[in-house]
Amino acid sequence: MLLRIDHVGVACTNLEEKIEFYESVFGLTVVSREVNEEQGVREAMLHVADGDQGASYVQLLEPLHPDTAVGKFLAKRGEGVHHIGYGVADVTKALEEIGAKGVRLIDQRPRHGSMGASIAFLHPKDVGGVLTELVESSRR
Ligand code: MC0
Repeated sequence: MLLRIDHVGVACTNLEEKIEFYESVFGLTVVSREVNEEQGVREAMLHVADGDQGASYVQLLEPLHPDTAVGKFLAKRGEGVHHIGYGVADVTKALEEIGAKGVRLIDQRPRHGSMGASIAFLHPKDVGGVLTELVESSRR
């Protein structure tokens, strides 16, 4: 069901500083920047690699307000890995299959994600403490 790691989401307090860090230390390149009001984030995707099943990225996330998912995460835990996004072929079908196994779905239906993807989150408490995102890329 999971095709690849689409991205690792990293929560940060200053997006521009963190982009500069990933560019200068790892030589990564920003391929997309978006503000997602619904998710309460300003974010950048940095390309890591291409594979048979699609590309993988680091996603840097800065909260738009303290009272957002990433804002609350930063207040509680500080900067660091916020979630893992896995590529799937069909996010609606994957949600159905995963939900049937008793995992709590944060999103019952896909929402709009970075770079035109359809995304949905699974509750971290049912995935061993890992906020998990399913990503159906618009690029394949
Ligand atoms: C919260 N918890 C986490 C967590 N966030 N555990 C692991 N990883 C995370 N990122 C834990 C808390 O420590 C707490 O555990 C419990 O979950 C409840 O957290 P809370 O602080 O009380 O917050 P809630 O319950 O209001 O919300 C948590 C929840 C929320 C995961 C449901 O953040 C959510 O709906 N996230 C999905 C949307 C999201 O994250 N959007 C931003 C990225 P304890 O043990 O202390 O009770 S948007 C994105 O990434 C898009 C743009 C894209 O990829 O394209």
